[in-house]
Amino acid sequence: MRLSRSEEGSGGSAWPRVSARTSLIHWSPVGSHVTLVNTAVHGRMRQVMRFRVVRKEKDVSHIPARLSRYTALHPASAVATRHFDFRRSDDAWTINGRPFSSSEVMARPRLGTVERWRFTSDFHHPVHLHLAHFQVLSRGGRAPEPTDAGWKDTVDVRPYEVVDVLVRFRGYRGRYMLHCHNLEHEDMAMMASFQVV
Ligand SMILES: [Cu+2]
Repeated sequence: MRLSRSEEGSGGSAWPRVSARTSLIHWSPVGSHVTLVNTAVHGRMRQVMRFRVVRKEKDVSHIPARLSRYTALHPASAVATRHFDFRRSDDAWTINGRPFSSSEVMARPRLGTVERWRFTSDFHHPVHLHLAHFQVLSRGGRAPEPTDAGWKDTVDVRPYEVVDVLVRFRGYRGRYMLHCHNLEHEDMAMMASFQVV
């Protein structure tokens, strides 16, 4: 993503890659337009969002020194290991080679346990679990990145990356979904059921 700014009535001028918050609050004079651009695509999908700066405001927000506290799960607490491969096969987007089927259950973890789940992919997929939150254990065989810290319900799996997570199943038994959170991919069957028993 990139932001570009134009003064009222003038053409756009490219900006360097900066955070939206910083640019919008501190850099944009009243009367300017700030456009969020998806640099990965061309055509109409390139223009994501436009902000019209109409007045000055004070920024009274602040980021706390500590965002949250959590207890790290230990890999030895995992009672099972499962592998989910996100891949395009023939004309479908699949998990473990299977497009979504409402009659299939891909995993049956037990309520109250922790499992180690490995996600692999040949493409970029934000992998999302329903019900069960997880912690990222490793990424590409190395320690997780700072953005992987804490409890997650979605993890970014990049092309040919191996991401290991520790998933905690608590709360309720029943059937839940795991899927790629890219709308086109989930719509094209990159989804599976798991049953907490
Ligand atoms: Cu995807």
